[in-house]
Amino acid sequence: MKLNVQIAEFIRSAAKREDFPRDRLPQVVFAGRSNVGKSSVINRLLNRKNLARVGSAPGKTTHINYFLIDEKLYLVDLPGYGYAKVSKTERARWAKLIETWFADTELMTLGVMLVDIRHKPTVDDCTMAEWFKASGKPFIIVANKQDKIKKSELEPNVARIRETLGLSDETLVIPFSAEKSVGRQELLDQIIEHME
Ligand SMILES: Nc1nc2c(ncn2[C@@H]2O[C@H](COP(=O)(O)OP(=O)(O)OP(=O)(O)O)[C@@H](O)[C@H]2O)c(=O)[nH]1
Ligand SMILES: [Mg+2]
Repeated sequence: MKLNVQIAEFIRSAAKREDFPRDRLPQVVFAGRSNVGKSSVINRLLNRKNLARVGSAPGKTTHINYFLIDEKLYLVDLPGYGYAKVSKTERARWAKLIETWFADTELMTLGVMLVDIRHKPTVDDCTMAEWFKASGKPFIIVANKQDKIKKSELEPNVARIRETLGLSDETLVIPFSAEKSVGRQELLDQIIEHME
């Protein structure tokens, strides 16, 4: 499949089930902790500065944002989790929205889970990884902010991510930098491959 990432548009923000697009186009979903760089990775993939708004206030993305690429597939930006200053009510609302999305097993074609390559994945990250495993759909890990680590840290940090999330050997981990455009082509290739 050929994909022209230049042709990208924001479609809508979804806050409930009725808002999810159901036109049978593939949906690639981006999930991860607040501030891990979901919006930045989407912007980088599309080489757009600010299509997916990069939040200055973390934890503020409370809706599921849909971007249509080349009229062929959706990139789905899930609201981030794990932001400390979020109220209990907000947290519960988040969980319900995500649960509703994952329960709709027709929706996801490919999962992209973001983690911060600098840190050991959190308990919340592990929970998210379990959601992806349980989905039965393919998913890949993008280990973002690679520009923030030393070369020597790359391998051990990736190993720690694998081990903490309990990934099988088939699950790909792509070291990525939205800032420096590292891993962009590999992620794009993966997305295209899973659409075919
Ligand atoms: N150094 C570096 N900074 C990054 C990278 N990716 C994202 N950031 C920064 O991390 C911060 C958070 O990025 P966002 O893209 O808003 O993160 P998000 O996951 O969408 O956050 P929420 O929408 O709140 O869930 C911003 O200040 C980005 O500039 C990266 O690869 N390297
Ligand atoms: Mg965001």
